[in-house]
Amino acid sequence: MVICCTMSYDLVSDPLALGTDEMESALLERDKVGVQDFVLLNNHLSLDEFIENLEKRFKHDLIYTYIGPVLVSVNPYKDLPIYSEQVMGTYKSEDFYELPPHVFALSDAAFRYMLEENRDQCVLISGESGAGKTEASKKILQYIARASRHSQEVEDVKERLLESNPLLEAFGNAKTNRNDNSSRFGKYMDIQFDFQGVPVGGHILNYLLEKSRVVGHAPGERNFHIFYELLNSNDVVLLEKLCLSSDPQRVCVSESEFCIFLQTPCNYRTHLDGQSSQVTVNDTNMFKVVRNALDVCDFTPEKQQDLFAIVACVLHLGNLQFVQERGSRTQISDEKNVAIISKLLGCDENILFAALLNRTVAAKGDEVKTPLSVEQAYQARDALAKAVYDRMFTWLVQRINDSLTSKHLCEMMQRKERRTLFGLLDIYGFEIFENNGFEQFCINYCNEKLQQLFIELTLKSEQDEYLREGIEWEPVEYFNNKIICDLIEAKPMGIIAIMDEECVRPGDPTDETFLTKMSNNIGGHLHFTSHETADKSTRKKLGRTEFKLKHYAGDVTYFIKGFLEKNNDLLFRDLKKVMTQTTNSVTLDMFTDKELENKKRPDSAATSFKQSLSQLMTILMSKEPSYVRCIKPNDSKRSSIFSRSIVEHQVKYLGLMENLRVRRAGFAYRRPHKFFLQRYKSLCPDTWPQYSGTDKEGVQVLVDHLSYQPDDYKIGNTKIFIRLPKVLFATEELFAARKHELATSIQAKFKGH
Ligand code: AD9
Ligand code: MG
Repeated sequence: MVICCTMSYDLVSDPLALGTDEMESALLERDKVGVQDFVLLNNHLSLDEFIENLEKRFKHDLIYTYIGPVLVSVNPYKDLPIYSEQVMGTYKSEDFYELPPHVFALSDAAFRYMLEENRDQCVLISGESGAGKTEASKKILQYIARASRHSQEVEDVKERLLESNPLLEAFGNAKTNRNDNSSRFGKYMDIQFDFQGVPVGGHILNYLLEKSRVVGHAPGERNFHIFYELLNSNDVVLLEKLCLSSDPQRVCVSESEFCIFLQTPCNYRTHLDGQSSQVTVNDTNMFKVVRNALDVCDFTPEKQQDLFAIVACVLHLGNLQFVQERGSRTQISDEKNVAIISKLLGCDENILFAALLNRTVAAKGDEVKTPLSVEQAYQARDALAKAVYDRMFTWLVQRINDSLTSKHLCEMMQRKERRTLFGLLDIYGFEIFENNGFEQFCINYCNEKLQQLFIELTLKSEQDEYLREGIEWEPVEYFNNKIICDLIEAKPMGIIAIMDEECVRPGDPTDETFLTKMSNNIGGHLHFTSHETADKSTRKKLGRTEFKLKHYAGDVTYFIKGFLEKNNDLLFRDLKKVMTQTTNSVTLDMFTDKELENKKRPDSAATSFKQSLSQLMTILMSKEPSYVRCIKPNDSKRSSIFSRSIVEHQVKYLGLMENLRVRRAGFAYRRPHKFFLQRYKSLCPDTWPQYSGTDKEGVQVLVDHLSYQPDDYKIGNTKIFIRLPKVLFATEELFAARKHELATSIQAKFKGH
């Protein structure tokens, strides 16, 4: 959907478009429940009035509001009866503004636009953690699956697309202190359509999984859902195969037996039940959902077994303990675990044993084996657990992608037929925790990039176009977060570049030396503060091992510990080599000899992430974007609370007021002169059947004839801009009548002959 082509207009909510009695009742209604498009509120709308409108609507369970074509969504934290098949049917092929704002209306408009204009679409969903992005993306996918055309083969593709969601959520989502079902990875999904609008396939790109969760998480949080689901699966045979239950009578294994949960046990998460109260999610049932999704997505029983073997392997790895008697080398205290892990991976127990305790270093052409200290052995173990889980996740996405490649799609690709794409982006939202580390840094950086894209495509490009077209325009001020993106990614003195440099510096680089280096090089930046660079009052609040970034969405204090290690993302070669020699299809696929042979140092974690984000931005820029801006009404996940201060903060940083100002002052519809004249020339005797002057002059003659008011439109260098869609509707109606008249007269002519 595009700003410029919104053809319909919300007559119902614009009281000025109605008769006197109707106008009065519409105004009363509007006082009660607010307006459904902010553009309809008064010209100099204040922030307070903006929030009030959202609050009125929220209190009436009206969670969606437009700013022109942008959809603002407030998380209701309760089930609303607005997502049924019937409601979907109501929105199908309706004009965008004809019905109350809805995520289905946005989906429908984008989908139809894709079909009609043959343009790739993408829906960008943003908002902080827990604001409702993932839920919105699921609703959009459901809508598209329903709205698109049917055939048996397509049904398979649709089902797989839908089932990929619970599958990836099980492995990539976890309970955090902000959201019980928090996405710990970024996801971009393309649904591919043929020219008839039949979905022929799909493709998922995954971004930086928060793999450190595998070996630790904050109090009150959980590890990835799948661990609990597997342990509570009640599947005796499977659990025994995975050595997760030695006692066949005991079907459910306790999480307390596994060290990865021990630091901070919290073994439940909640969700909303049908009555909208928070209930504990039943992990046993969720495991059945995962199993079903794996079946639907074509995972053979062997592949499923290999997948769960990796999950179990991570659990057993977490139980490996290292000891060191005085004067002797590091030992593994419970060797039985190594036997279990090597069985699950399908590798030689002795080789794994040696790789867990030693490191081979090349020195002067020779290879020297160095024993690891206890601390190093724990680090190596954790690195292995993280790497194995992370690569398993990518493997899972790849296999899902295989299953989303239909026969029809392959044939189309062979014939080089064009496909149109409908993309959906659902990433982890902006996060501020008590303790923010490398992961929050990456997640928040990703959100900065997305905000930058929003600014580029809505605020900046809109205003740039007016400038290019020579249209008088009162510029709208907005905060451009490019300055923060540059602070993070610039070369050679952005945070990532400094971190990379410190990671490879000979000597003894530490997190602290990295912090000092940042203070020395970017200490003067407006958006960066460290203890060393802070003024007196801030210094008291900022520890010596912390730095603060002023993000577009708020200030975040990061704790420096772990940055270098996580950025280095080092897995000892010995362990990598063992993984290439496994028979488990997951590890065998994901650890290759090629990687071992590659002598070049791999890119750091932050640099790889930066590159993948840059590719993502290119993908998104090539498509027609639609936006869903999600807002969290409170921090306690409650359905009845609308906290003005919390909402206000989000409205401010999401730039919604600026968005509205640009929108209000702007023009809803724009078309190149040539196309406008071509379509409507029959409405004016001076332009029909042909206008002899330039297109631009012809457009002027035409709109003069149609009595457009000077405020209603502007003629730019190459395009005409129309402020309100209702002006265009009136023209469309005239055009329809004229078409009818012309057709009738042609028919009459034929009859006459
Ligand atoms: V995160 O960045 O992945 O941590 P999200 O994705 O923004 O976050 P999510 O969609 O997971 O948040 O929503 C959080 C919870 O809010 C859900 O689990 C639901 O319980 C609740 N929610 C969100 N949107 C809706 C909705 N439209 N209707 C009902 C909702 N409940
Ligand atoms: Mg999410």
